[in-house]
Amino acid sequence: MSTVITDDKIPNNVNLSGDKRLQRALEAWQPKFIDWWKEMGPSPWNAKDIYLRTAVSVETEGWAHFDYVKMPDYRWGIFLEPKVDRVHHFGDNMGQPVWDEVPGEFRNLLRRLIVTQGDTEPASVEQQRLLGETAPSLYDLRNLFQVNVEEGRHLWAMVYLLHTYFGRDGREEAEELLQRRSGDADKPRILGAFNEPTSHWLSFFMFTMFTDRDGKYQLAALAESGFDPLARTCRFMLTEEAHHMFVGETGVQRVVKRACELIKQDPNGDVRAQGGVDLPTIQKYLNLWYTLSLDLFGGEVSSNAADAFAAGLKGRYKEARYDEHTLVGSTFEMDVFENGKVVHKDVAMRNALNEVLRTEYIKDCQRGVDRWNKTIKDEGIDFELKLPSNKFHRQIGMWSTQAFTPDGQMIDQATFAARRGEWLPNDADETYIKSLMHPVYERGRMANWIAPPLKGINGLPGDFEYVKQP
Ligand code: BYC
Repeated sequence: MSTVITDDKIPNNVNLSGDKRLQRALEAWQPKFIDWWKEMGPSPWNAKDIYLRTAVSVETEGWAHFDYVKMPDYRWGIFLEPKVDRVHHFGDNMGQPVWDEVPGEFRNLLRRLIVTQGDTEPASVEQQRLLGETAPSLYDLRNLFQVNVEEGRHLWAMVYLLHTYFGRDGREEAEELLQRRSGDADKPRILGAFNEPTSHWLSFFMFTMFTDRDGKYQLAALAESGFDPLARTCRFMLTEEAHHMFVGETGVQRVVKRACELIKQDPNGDVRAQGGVDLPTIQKYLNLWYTLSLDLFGGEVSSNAADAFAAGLKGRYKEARYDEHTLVGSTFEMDVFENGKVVHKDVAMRNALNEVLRTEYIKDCQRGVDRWNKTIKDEGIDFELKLPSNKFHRQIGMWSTQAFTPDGQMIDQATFAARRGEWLPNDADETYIKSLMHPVYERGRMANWIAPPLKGINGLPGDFEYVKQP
C-alpha cells in the first residue's frame, strides 16, 4: 500500500491503477484542475522554473524531492499514510474497528467535513494569486509558490476521498470545488476567511501564520477520525502544513525585526518615514487575521461538533493526550453570552468541542506571538504585540452579535464603528502597505521593509536563485 507509483499520470501510493474506474474518473478531473490552476493560480509564473519541494512518498525520511519545476508540471500526487490496525478511540463507537468505507448514517456529515476542508485549499491559492507580482525577494516568491502547489495537493487529497467513497455525489462535489471562487458574490468559498482579500505580503504572512494554523488544528482533529482513509490522508497533509506556518511565523518575525531596526535608524523612531511597517500597523493586521481565523472553528456551542465527535469522525487535537474519550456527562468551563451578559459557566463537553479546539489553537498562536515579542525585546524596543480577546471582531458564533474591544470589554456597535480603524487596518493602512509592495527579484536582495531570513531553503544559501530568471 505504501509503494509509490510515480509513472502513472497521477503519482500515488493507493494503487490507483488497481481501480480502473476510479483512475479514469480522477484522470478526467485532472485537466479540469490544471485549467483551474491556469485560470486562478499564479498564472504569470507558470512558465518559470521554481525550486520546489514535491511529496514523493510518506516515509519520514526523504518524503520530499527538491528540484526546479514549472508549476503546471508539478506532480500533484495522492498520498495516504500506511494502514495500521486501528479502532475508534473516541466517541460512541470506542473500541470498534475503524471504518474503511463510509457508514451510511454518517455519509452527509462526513461529506460536509471533507468538502469544507477541500474548499479551503483552492480558495487560498485564489486569494494569493497576484502576490507573485510584488514579492520582497526570490526566497519569498519561491515560498509563496511552495505553499500554493501544496494547497493544490491538499485539494487532490480531498478529491481522492470524494471520488473514491462518495460515488456520484462525490464527483459532483469535486467539480464544484473547482467552480466556487474566493470572494465571488454569487459562488463564494464556504468559510469566511477564505473570501477575504490577501492583497499584499503582510496579509499573506498573517494568513499563513494564523489561517494555516487553523488548518493544522482542523487536520489534526480529522487525523483522529474513525473513517480511516480520512485520518491517513490528513496525517500526511500535516507534514506539509508545517512549512506553511513556518513561512507565516518567520515572515511576520522578519517584518517585526525590520521595524525595530528602522525605529533605531530614524531620528524620530518613525518606521513609516523609513519605508517600513510600523509595529502598531503589524498589530492591526494581527488583530484582523487572528480573529478571521478564530471564526474558522465554528460556533462556541455546536451540535455539529457534538455529532461529529459522537460518530467518531472528528476528534480533539491529539486525542490520546486526554484521559476520557466518550465525553458523556463531562463539561467544559467557558465564557458564554447569555441575555446580553458574558457569563462563565460549564457547557456540555461534546457541544463545546469547537471551543476546546479553538482554545488549543489560541495557546499555539500565543507561543508564536511570544517569539515575535522576544525579537522586539532583543532589538531593545519597548513594545509588545498581543493576541486580542476571542470576543473581539467575531463574525461567527455567540460573540458575533455584540461588539467588544480588543481587550474584551463589551461596547456598543457605534463605539466599535467609530474606533474600528484604531484596531483593524483602515483604508490608509491598506494604501500605505500596498505602497511598499514592489518586487525585488535580484538574487539575494530583500525589500527594505523586511529582514532577510536566517537561512535558505533545503540547506541552500539565502541568495540562491530560487526562481530562475530569464
Ligand atoms: N465561515 O455548528 P457550527 C485549512 C457555518 S483551514 C462561514 O457553529 P461547525 C487551510 C457551518 O458550516 C481548515 N460559515 O460549526 C488553511 C454551519 O453551516 P451549515 C479547514 C461557517 O459546523 C489555509 C453553521 O455555520 N478545515 O485547511 O461545528 C490555507 C453552523 O456551524 C464558519 C475545516 O474547516 C465560518 N468561519 O464547524 C489552506 C475542517 N464557521 O452546515 C487550507 C472541516 C461555521 O449550518 N470543517 N460556519 O450550513 C469543520 O470541521 C466544520 O465545518 C467547521 C465549522 C469547524 C468549519
